[in-house]
Amino acid sequence: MTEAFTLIFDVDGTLANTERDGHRVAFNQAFAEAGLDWEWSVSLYGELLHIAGGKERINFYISQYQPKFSSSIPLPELISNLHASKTNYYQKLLGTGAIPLRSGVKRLLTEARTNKMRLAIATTSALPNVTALLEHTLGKESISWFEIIAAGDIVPAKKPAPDIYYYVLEKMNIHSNNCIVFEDSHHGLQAALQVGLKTIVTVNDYTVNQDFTGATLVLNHLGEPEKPFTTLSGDTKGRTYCDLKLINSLQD
Ligand code: XBP
Ligand code: MG
Repeated sequence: MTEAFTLIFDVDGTLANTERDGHRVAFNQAFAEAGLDWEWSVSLYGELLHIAGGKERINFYISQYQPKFSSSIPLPELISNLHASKTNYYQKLLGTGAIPLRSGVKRLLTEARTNKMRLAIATTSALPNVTALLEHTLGKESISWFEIIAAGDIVPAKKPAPDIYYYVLEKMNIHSNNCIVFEDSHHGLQAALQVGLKTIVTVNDYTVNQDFTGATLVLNHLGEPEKPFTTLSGDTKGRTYCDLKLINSLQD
């Protein structure tokens, strides 16, 4: 392993399965609080997830599914208010412990820290969502484990644009061949590949049928010693869970 190797983690769908039972529920709670009869079902949300960013997703939904909608509040302000309310509801949901980390995430982060590896986050989600997830799953001090938490509107264009990954490399002054990315979606993979970043994809119910061409590995999760992953594509060198040995073997 070269010096100061960096692991860069996506958040939603990668660190935790936050979308179906987290963000989606919070959006619906915000709509109800605003007196809107909008209800994003599990399947509709799966469609809307193709739009990265909660504010952008609401805007797309209004334009595509509520074309007759009108409000006395200017649309950008209305969307911003709805998103702020949704973010509050989402953080309350995280506080209930309803959204645990995915298999292998805590184990890998612990091993990486023990081996003095550098850690970063690159997510489309708003920053308060990220810090709340870390706090409620790993404790408040875990926020400091990540040198950079690049989130949401910090960059002009969200995934699949590469902006968030260029931002992390620049802020950490690292080269793409000294990193590996963990993602869950086609959009996230596209963003990482445009920057030349090796990517391990852990799929979930919303992304399992997406195109992961170009991923170094596609797994059902990162696995645990007693809970082996399933390899959907790539060479996992006979290993049954994602640890530094496997990551090291992926280097050229
Ligand atoms: C996933 C997203 C985010 C979340 C909602 O981000 O696209 O928009 O769905 O969070 P990633 P916000 O997979 O890159 O972590 O409402 O804060 O956008
Ligand atoms: Mg994701």
